[in-house]
Amino acid sequence: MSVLESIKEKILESNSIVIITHEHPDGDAIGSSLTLMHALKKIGKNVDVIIPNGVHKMYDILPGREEIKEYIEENYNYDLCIALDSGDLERLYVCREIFEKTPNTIVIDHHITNQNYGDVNYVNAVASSTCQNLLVILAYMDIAITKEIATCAYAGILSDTGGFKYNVQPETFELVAMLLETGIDTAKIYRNLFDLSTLNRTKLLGRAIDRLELLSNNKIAFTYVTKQDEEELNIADGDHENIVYYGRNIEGVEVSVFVRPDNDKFKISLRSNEYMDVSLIASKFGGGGHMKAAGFSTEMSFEHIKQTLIAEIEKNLK
Ligand SMILES: [Mn+2]
Repeated sequence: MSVLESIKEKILESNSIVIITHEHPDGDAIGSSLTLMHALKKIGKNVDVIIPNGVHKMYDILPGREEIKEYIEENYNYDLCIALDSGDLERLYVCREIFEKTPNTIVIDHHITNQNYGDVNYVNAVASSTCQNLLVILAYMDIAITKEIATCAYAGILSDTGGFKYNVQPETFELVAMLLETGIDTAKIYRNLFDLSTLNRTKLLGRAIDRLELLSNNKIAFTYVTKQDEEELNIADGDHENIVYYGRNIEGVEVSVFVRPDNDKFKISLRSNEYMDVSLIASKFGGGGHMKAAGFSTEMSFEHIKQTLIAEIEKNLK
Protein backbone atom coordinates (compact mmCIF):
# COMPACT_ATOMS: atom_id res chain seq x y z
CA MET A 1 0.00 0.00 0.00
CA SER A 2 1.33 3.44 -0.87
CA VAL A 3 1.84 6.06 1.80
CA LEU A 4 -1.04 8.11 0.36
CA GLU A 5 -3.35 5.10 0.47
CA SER A 6 -2.36 4.35 4.07
CA ILE A 7 -3.01 7.94 5.10
CA LYS A 8 -6.41 7.94 3.42
CA GLU A 9 -7.33 4.65 5.06
CA LYS A 10 -6.25 5.74 8.54
CA ILE A 11 -8.20 8.98 8.23
CA LEU A 12 -11.35 7.33 6.89
CA GLU A 13 -11.26 4.71 9.66
CA SER A 14 -11.04 7.36 12.39
CA ASN A 15 -13.79 9.46 13.91
CA SER A 16 -11.97 11.64 16.33
CA ILE A 17 -8.71 13.12 15.11
CA VAL A 18 -6.24 15.39 16.85
CA ILE A 19 -3.81 17.62 14.98
CA ILE A 20 -0.61 18.77 16.67
CA THR A 21 2.50 20.60 15.55
CA HIS A 22 5.88 21.77 16.80
CA GLU A 23 6.79 24.14 19.60
CA HIS A 24 6.98 27.84 18.67
CA PRO A 25 4.64 27.27 15.72
CA ASP A 26 5.38 29.28 12.58
CA GLY A 27 3.09 30.12 9.66
CA ASP A 28 3.46 26.68 8.11
CA ALA A 29 2.77 24.88 11.39
CA ILE A 30 -0.37 26.91 12.06
CA GLY A 31 -1.46 27.14 8.43
CA SER A 32 -1.13 23.40 7.89
CA SER A 33 -2.96 22.58 11.14
CA LEU A 34 -5.92 24.74 10.09
CA THR A 35 -5.83 23.52 6.48
CA LEU A 36 -6.12 19.94 7.67
CA MET A 37 -8.74 20.82 10.28
CA HIS A 38 -11.05 22.38 7.67
CA ALA A 39 -10.50 19.48 5.27
CA LEU A 40 -11.23 16.78 7.85
CA LYS A 41 -14.31 18.60 9.16
CA LYS A 42 -15.56 18.74 5.60
CA ILE A 43 -15.56 14.96 5.43
CA GLY A 44 -17.40 14.71 8.75
CA LYS A 45 -14.61 14.07 11.23
CA ASN A 46 -14.40 15.39 14.78
CA VAL A 47 -11.19 17.37 14.83
CA ASP A 48 -9.19 19.13 17.52
CA VAL A 49 -6.18 21.31 16.79
CA ILE A 50 -4.05 21.66 19.91
CA ILE A 51 -1.38 24.36 20.21
CA PRO A 52 -0.72 24.77 23.95
CA ASN A 53 1.65 27.73 23.83
CA GLY A 54 -0.84 29.82 21.95
CA VAL A 55 -0.78 31.40 18.56
CA HIS A 56 0.61 34.80 17.63
CA LYS A 57 -2.02 37.37 16.73
CA MET A 58 -0.60 37.80 13.23
CA TYR A 59 -2.46 34.54 12.48
CA ASP A 60 -5.83 35.88 13.63
CA ILE A 61 -6.77 36.42 9.97
CA LEU A 62 -6.74 32.66 9.34
CA PRO A 63 -10.22 31.13 9.25
CA GLY A 64 -10.71 28.67 12.09
CA ARG A 65 -8.07 30.36 14.25
CA GLU A 66 -10.60 30.66 17.09
CA GLU A 67 -11.14 26.89 17.11
CA ILE A 68 -7.53 26.12 18.08
CA LYS A 69 -7.34 24.71 21.62
CA GLU A 70 -4.52 26.31 23.55
CA TYR A 71 -4.61 23.65 26.26
CA ILE A 72 -4.68 19.85 26.52
CA GLU A 73 -7.95 18.45 27.86
CA GLU A 74 -7.69 16.08 30.80
CA ASN A 75 -9.38 12.92 29.60
CA TYR A 76 -8.78 13.11 25.90
CA ASN A 77 -9.33 10.08 23.73
CA TYR A 78 -8.57 10.26 20.03
CA ASP A 79 -8.50 7.56 17.36
CA LEU A 80 -5.81 9.23 15.34
CA CYS A 81 -3.08 11.80 15.97
CA ILE A 82 -1.59 13.69 13.03
CA ALA A 83 1.68 15.55 13.67
CA LEU A 84 2.45 18.30 11.19
CA ASP A 85 5.71 20.08 10.32
CA SER A 86 7.64 18.49 13.19
CA GLY A 87 10.82 16.55 12.44
CA ASP A 88 10.92 14.55 15.65
CA LEU A 89 9.07 13.68 18.86
CA GLU A 90 11.03 16.16 20.98
CA ARG A 91 9.83 19.09 18.88
CA LEU A 92 6.26 18.12 19.77
CA TYR A 93 7.09 19.25 23.38
CA VAL A 94 4.01 18.76 25.64
CA CYS A 95 2.00 17.38 22.71
CA ARG A 96 4.38 14.43 22.51
CA GLU A 97 2.28 12.75 25.18
CA ILE A 98 -0.86 12.93 23.00
CA PHE A 99 1.07 11.48 20.08
CA GLU A 100 2.40 8.61 22.17
CA LYS A 101 -0.96 7.79 23.79
CA THR A 102 -3.02 7.78 20.60
CA PRO A 103 -3.32 4.35 18.92
CA ASN A 104 -2.84 5.55 15.34
CA THR A 105 -0.40 8.17 14.15
CA ILE A 106 0.48 9.97 10.95
CA VAL A 107 3.42 12.31 10.39
CA ILE A 108 3.28 14.84 7.55
CA ASP A 109 6.36 16.99 7.14
CA HIS A 110 9.00 18.43 4.83
CA HIS A 111 12.07 18.55 7.11
CA ILE A 112 15.01 16.65 5.72
CA THR A 113 15.92 15.67 9.28
CA ASN A 114 12.54 13.98 9.90
CA GLN A 115 12.82 10.82 12.01
CA ASN A 116 9.77 9.04 10.51
CA TYR A 117 8.32 8.53 13.97
CA GLY A 118 4.69 7.86 12.95
CA ASP A 119 2.85 4.69 11.93
CA VAL A 120 2.62 6.32 8.51
CA ASN A 121 5.03 9.05 7.43
CA TYR A 122 4.59 11.40 4.50
CA VAL A 123 7.84 13.32 4.38
CA ASN A 124 8.66 15.02 1.12
CA ALA A 125 11.66 17.18 1.94
CA VAL A 126 11.74 18.72 -1.51
CA ALA A 127 8.42 20.46 -0.92
CA SER A 128 8.35 24.11 0.12
CA SER A 129 6.22 23.46 3.15
CA THR A 130 4.05 21.03 5.03
CA CYS A 131 1.07 22.88 3.52
CA GLN A 132 2.28 21.94 0.05
CA ASN A 133 2.51 18.28 1.04
CA LEU A 134 -0.96 18.48 2.57
CA LEU A 135 -2.46 19.82 -0.67
CA VAL A 136 -1.16 16.73 -2.46
CA ILE A 137 -2.80 14.54 0.17
CA LEU A 138 -6.11 16.43 -0.03
CA ALA A 139 -6.09 16.08 -3.82
CA TYR A 140 -5.51 12.33 -3.45
CA MET A 141 -8.46 12.15 -1.06
CA ASP A 142 -10.68 14.18 -3.44
CA ILE A 143 -11.31 16.87 -0.87
CA ALA A 144 -12.15 20.09 -2.72
CA ILE A 145 -10.27 23.27 -1.83
CA THR A 146 -12.53 25.85 -0.20
CA LYS A 147 -11.59 29.48 0.34
CA GLU A 148 -10.97 28.70 4.03
CA ILE A 149 -8.60 25.86 3.20
CA ALA A 150 -6.90 27.97 0.54
CA THR A 151 -6.30 30.92 2.89
CA CYS A 152 -4.65 28.72 5.51
CA ALA A 153 -2.57 26.74 3.01
CA TYR A 154 -1.45 29.89 1.21
CA ALA A 155 -0.33 31.42 4.51
CA GLY A 156 1.76 28.34 5.27
CA ILE A 157 3.43 28.23 1.88
CA LEU A 158 4.03 32.00 1.90
CA SER A 159 5.56 31.77 5.36
CA ASP A 160 7.93 28.87 4.65
CA THR A 161 9.13 30.33 1.35
CA GLY A 162 9.79 33.77 2.83
CA GLY A 163 7.17 35.21 0.47
CA PHE A 164 8.09 32.90 -2.48
CA LYS A 165 11.77 33.81 -2.23
CA TYR A 166 13.19 30.33 -1.71
CA ASN A 167 12.30 26.62 -1.52
CA VAL A 168 9.87 26.97 -4.39
CA GLN A 169 9.28 24.30 -7.00
CA PRO A 170 7.15 24.34 -10.16
CA GLU A 171 4.64 22.32 -8.13
CA THR A 172 4.48 25.08 -5.51
CA PHE A 173 3.15 27.54 -8.08
CA GLU A 174 0.83 24.97 -9.65
CA LEU A 175 -0.76 24.34 -6.26
CA VAL A 176 -0.82 28.05 -5.38
CA ALA A 177 -2.61 28.77 -8.68
CA MET A 178 -5.30 26.39 -7.51
CA LEU A 179 -5.54 28.23 -4.19
CA LEU A 180 -5.93 31.60 -5.94
CA GLU A 181 -8.90 30.21 -7.89
CA THR A 182 -10.90 30.39 -4.65
CA GLY A 183 -10.48 34.18 -4.44
CA ILE A 184 -8.25 34.49 -1.37
CA ASP A 185 -6.94 37.90 -0.31
CA THR A 186 -3.21 37.47 -0.96
CA ALA A 187 -2.28 41.07 -0.07
CA LYS A 188 -3.95 40.85 3.32
CA ILE A 189 -2.26 37.54 4.13
CA TYR A 190 1.15 38.93 3.13
CA ARG A 191 0.71 42.10 5.17
CA ASN A 192 -0.28 40.19 8.30
CA LEU A 193 2.49 37.63 8.05
CA PHE A 194 5.39 39.82 6.95
CA ASP A 195 4.82 43.54 7.27
CA LEU A 196 2.49 44.20 10.15
CA SER A 197 4.36 45.02 13.36
CA THR A 198 3.81 46.68 16.70
CA LEU A 199 5.91 49.49 18.12
CA ASN A 200 7.48 47.12 20.66
CA ARG A 201 8.24 44.50 18.09
CA THR A 202 9.96 47.07 15.91
CA LYS A 203 11.91 48.28 18.95
CA LEU A 204 13.02 44.70 19.65
CA LEU A 205 14.30 44.49 16.09
CA GLY A 206 16.14 47.78 16.70
CA ARG A 207 17.92 46.33 19.72
CA ALA A 208 18.94 43.24 17.78
CA ILE A 209 20.26 45.37 14.92
CA ASP A 210 22.19 47.58 17.36
CA ARG A 211 24.00 44.53 18.71
CA LEU A 212 24.64 42.90 15.38
CA GLU A 213 28.30 42.09 14.76
CA LEU A 214 30.13 40.53 11.88
CA LEU A 215 32.61 37.75 12.66
CA SER A 216 35.02 35.53 10.75
CA ASN A 217 35.96 37.93 7.96
CA ASN A 218 32.44 39.35 7.92
CA LYS A 219 30.99 36.02 6.82
CA ILE A 220 29.00 35.40 10.00
CA ALA A 221 26.41 37.85 11.34
CA PHE A 222 25.65 37.40 15.03
CA THR A 223 23.06 39.06 17.22
CA TYR A 224 20.72 38.40 20.14
CA VAL A 225 18.00 39.74 22.38
CA THR A 226 17.86 39.30 26.15
CA LYS A 227 15.27 38.39 28.73
CA GLN A 228 15.38 42.00 29.85
CA ASP A 229 14.51 43.20 26.33
CA GLU A 230 11.58 40.83 26.23
CA GLU A 231 10.28 41.93 29.61
CA GLU A 232 10.65 45.63 28.90
CA LEU A 233 8.98 45.35 25.52
CA ASN A 234 6.39 42.74 26.52
CA ILE A 235 7.42 40.37 23.75
CA ALA A 236 5.26 37.41 22.69
CA ASP A 237 6.22 34.15 21.05
CA GLY A 238 6.41 34.88 17.32
CA ASP A 239 7.57 38.48 17.75
CA HIS A 240 11.08 37.31 16.83
CA GLU A 241 10.19 36.00 13.40
CA ASN A 242 12.36 37.51 10.69
CA ILE A 243 14.96 39.21 12.95
CA VAL A 244 17.55 36.65 11.84
CA TYR A 245 17.17 37.77 8.21
CA TYR A 246 18.58 41.24 8.82
CA GLY A 247 22.02 39.73 9.41
CA ARG A 248 21.76 37.49 6.40
CA ASN A 249 20.93 40.45 4.17
CA ILE A 250 24.31 42.08 4.76
CA GLU A 251 26.68 41.89 1.83
CA GLY A 252 29.28 39.14 2.18
CA VAL A 253 27.50 37.32 5.01
CA GLU A 254 27.04 33.58 4.54
CA VAL A 255 25.45 32.67 7.87
CA SER A 256 23.27 34.69 10.20
CA VAL A 257 22.86 33.68 13.85
CA PHE A 258 20.13 34.98 16.14
CA VAL A 259 19.98 34.01 19.82
CA ARG A 260 17.03 34.62 22.10
CA PRO A 261 15.98 33.44 25.55
CA ASP A 262 13.49 30.59 25.77
CA ASN A 263 12.50 30.13 29.41
CA ASP A 264 15.69 28.88 31.06
CA LYS A 265 17.27 27.96 27.75
CA PHE A 266 18.31 29.72 24.59
CA LYS A 267 16.81 29.31 21.17
CA ILE A 268 19.13 29.79 18.22
CA SER A 269 18.08 30.50 14.63
CA LEU A 270 20.49 29.96 11.76
CA ARG A 271 20.11 31.16 8.16
CA SER A 272 22.57 30.75 5.32
CA ASN A 273 22.82 32.43 1.94
CA GLU A 274 24.66 30.29 -0.58
CA TYR A 275 26.32 27.05 0.33
CA MET A 276 26.29 26.22 4.02
CA ASP A 277 23.93 23.50 5.19
CA VAL A 278 22.88 24.95 8.54
CA SER A 279 20.63 21.95 9.29
CA LEU A 280 23.84 19.92 9.75
CA ILE A 281 25.19 22.52 12.15
CA ALA A 282 21.91 22.66 14.09
CA SER A 283 21.81 18.87 14.32
CA LYS A 284 25.22 18.88 16.05
CA PHE A 285 23.51 20.87 18.79
CA GLY A 286 20.43 18.65 18.92
CA GLY A 287 18.30 20.68 16.52
CA GLY A 288 17.43 20.46 12.85
CA GLY A 289 15.68 22.15 9.96
CA HIS A 290 16.46 22.88 6.37
CA MET A 291 19.64 23.53 4.43
CA LYS A 292 19.29 27.33 4.60
CA ALA A 293 17.07 27.67 7.67
CA ALA A 294 17.59 25.71 10.86
CA GLY A 295 17.68 26.07 14.61
CA PHE A 296 18.10 24.49 18.02
CA SER A 297 17.48 25.00 21.72
CA THR A 298 20.21 24.68 24.31
CA GLU A 299 20.88 24.92 28.02
CA MET A 300 24.45 26.11 27.41
CA SER A 301 25.50 29.52 28.68
CA PHE A 302 25.36 32.41 26.24
CA GLU A 303 29.15 32.73 25.99
CA HIS A 304 29.58 28.99 25.49
CA ILE A 305 26.98 28.86 22.72
CA LYS A 306 28.56 31.77 20.95
CA GLN A 307 32.03 30.27 21.12
CA THR A 308 31.18 26.68 20.12
CA LEU A 309 28.64 27.62 17.49
CA ILE A 310 30.84 30.17 15.77
CA ALA A 311 33.71 27.63 15.78
CA GLU A 312 31.45 25.03 14.20
CA ILE A 313 30.24 27.43 11.52
CA GLU A 314 33.81 28.55 10.79
CA LYS A 315 34.80 24.97 10.00
CA ASN A 316 32.26 25.02 7.20
CA LEU A 317 33.05 28.43 5.73
CA LYS A 318 34.65 28.54 2.30
MN1 LIG B 1 7.43 24.03 7.55
